[in-house]
Amino acid sequence: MKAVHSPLHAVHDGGVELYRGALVPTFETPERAEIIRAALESGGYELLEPRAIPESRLLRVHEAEFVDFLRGVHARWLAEGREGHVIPSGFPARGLRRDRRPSGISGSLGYFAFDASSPIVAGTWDAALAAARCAMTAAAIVAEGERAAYALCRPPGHHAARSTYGGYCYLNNAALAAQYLRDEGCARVAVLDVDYHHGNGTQEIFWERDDVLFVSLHGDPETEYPWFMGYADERGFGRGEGCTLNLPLPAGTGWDAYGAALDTALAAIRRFAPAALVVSLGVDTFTADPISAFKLESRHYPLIGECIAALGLPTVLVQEGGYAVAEIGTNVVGVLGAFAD
Ligand code: FKS
Ligand code: ZN
Repeated sequence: MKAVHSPLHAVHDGGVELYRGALVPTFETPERAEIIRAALESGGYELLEPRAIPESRLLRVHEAEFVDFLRGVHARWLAEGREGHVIPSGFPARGLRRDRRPSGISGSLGYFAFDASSPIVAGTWDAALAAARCAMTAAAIVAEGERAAYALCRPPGHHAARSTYGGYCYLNNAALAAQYLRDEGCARVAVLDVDYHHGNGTQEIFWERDDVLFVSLHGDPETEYPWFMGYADERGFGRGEGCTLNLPLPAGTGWDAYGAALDTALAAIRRFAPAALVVSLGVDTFTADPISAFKLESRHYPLIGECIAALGLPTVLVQEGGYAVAEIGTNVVGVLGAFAD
């Protein structure tokens, strides 16, 4: 099985996030990708660099003004003589105007971001673009006839929406892969999001569409990030009504309840009868994950892979979260094993 990886991920590093009242180094580190890459190498996966897919493909999913902002914001921050970390500090919450984008940099940051956990450093744009290209390259490989391909994306993507970033995510890699498959001729595409956190960005992007099904298993947003989306009553809108399925699960969920919810998710995907599948593959459902509360063990990841592979669909697997760094490689490759040649 082909795995797409870019060394450019490493230039997105050194940021801090606001976590429980303190500025701490981000949980989302370059080390995560290096450990996954080492596990792929020892597992015999064929590692490829992403293709130079034109940036115009980003505009199939994201607003141009948002992409321009992400590309330029760090240089602008420096040009304006600012120091420290590029982190927003105010957001257009209820009662405030969100119909206009302030021209100043602080207002722009609050307009485009939805949290304070996603720092922008000098290399963020290059890494995010490389990650998007990894996902779209994996989609291209599958569109060309491979049964499956894996994109080792870093930074991750599923919290990034059409024109908002947050949750360590800047460009929505999984949505870009799904759109790429659509544009290459797949009539319907399903996105299965098994990251611990709800993929609010992917949900928003496809919310009103009936050609892309979004199904997510995640920690209940009553207590878990991103808190303001991911409830079971969110089912899509307009033509897209019924094309979003959220399966929130309580803290402490172990394999039995997780496997039952996964069966529900897979049944919905079978009913949708897509031509291809994109998996937002987070392994922060692992019991030792430092920021999550499910109780899956390493032996459960091959079972997840087998259940998904049994759909028999051309499949693009896109890396999302997972912060128990010691086991992240084993758990990711555990899922991928079911798709290996
Ligand atoms: C909780 C603070 C929340 C942000 C968590 C972001 C999770 C990111 C992720 C992704 F896949 F995108 F990487 N901090 N007290 O794992 O969903
Ligand atoms: Zn996550």
